[in-house]
Amino acid sequence: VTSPLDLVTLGEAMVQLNATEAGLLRHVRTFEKHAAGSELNCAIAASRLGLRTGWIGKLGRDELGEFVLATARSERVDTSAVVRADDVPTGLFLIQRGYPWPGSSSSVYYRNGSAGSRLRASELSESYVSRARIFHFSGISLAVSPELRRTCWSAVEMAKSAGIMISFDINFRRKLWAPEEGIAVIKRALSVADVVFCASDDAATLFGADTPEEAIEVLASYGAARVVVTRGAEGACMWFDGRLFEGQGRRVSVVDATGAGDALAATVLTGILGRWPDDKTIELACTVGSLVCSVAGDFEGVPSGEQLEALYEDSWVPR
Ligand code: KDG
Repeated sequence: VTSPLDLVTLGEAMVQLNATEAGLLRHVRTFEKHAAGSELNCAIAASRLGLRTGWIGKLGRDELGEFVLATARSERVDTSAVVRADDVPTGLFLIQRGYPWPGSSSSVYYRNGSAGSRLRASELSESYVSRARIFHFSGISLAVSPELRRTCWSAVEMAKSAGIMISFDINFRRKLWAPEEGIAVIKRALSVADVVFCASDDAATLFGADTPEEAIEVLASYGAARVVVTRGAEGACMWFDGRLFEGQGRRVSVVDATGAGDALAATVLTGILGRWPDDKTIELACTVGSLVCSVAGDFEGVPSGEQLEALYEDSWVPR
């Protein structure tokens, strides 16, 4: 008998080498090693917040693959559906920080032909996907390779036929595809999603939406019941049931904002399953997003459910 999961995510996980000093990468001498990748980040964040989560992806049978797998397991993410590749390596990316401005981060990918991009639809297990209450994926998985894109559609089919809620984060990455290339594919994903996440910048790039209200209107027109538009340091808003709920980011000194959106999405999904009030959900999602920005790595700043509740109640005990 297999135990149920609350959230299953699918995507490419990689090793992240995060610059320990600010500036152009050519001058950076030292890097910190982290595990990352949008959908793994989301599964880890939700796990910390108290959901039972699983991540589906393909890793190389190499040292970096062992590291990513061990990280997922140490964060209590179920990895029983993870596939290994013998012939291709685990992907890698570098993060340049604090350049050109304080708080700026940019990613440099070394992932062409990586194991994560090679996950095939035939390697998916329908019974695994249908163990979840929510299936989550992002535009990154749609952009990485035709193979991974087909695998996403296949997982969506499985989730649909099991009656599972589908969550989609547009996560538009210009370094992976152009807006003209992405838009039709992204629209297809929007039309099958129940919950949609989109950064306001991406809404402007892809749909010409200049305000969060415009973004919500266009995104909701594809059929999602719930739409979340994130606005960086300004927080995020969530549309549900004809109402708009706004959350404020917390003031933090930004070390690396990479991963904040994934943690925000994980918190919203945790709130949905936990039946939190919607205003609380979006507020806490913004809090968790802010906390991720305050430390290096994509999920290391995510608190436990208990710690988050203490922040919400203003009862955090420092000593
Ligand atoms: O959301 C964070 C991701 O951007 C990061 O973990 C790397 O998955 C990644 C990507 O493709 O950018």
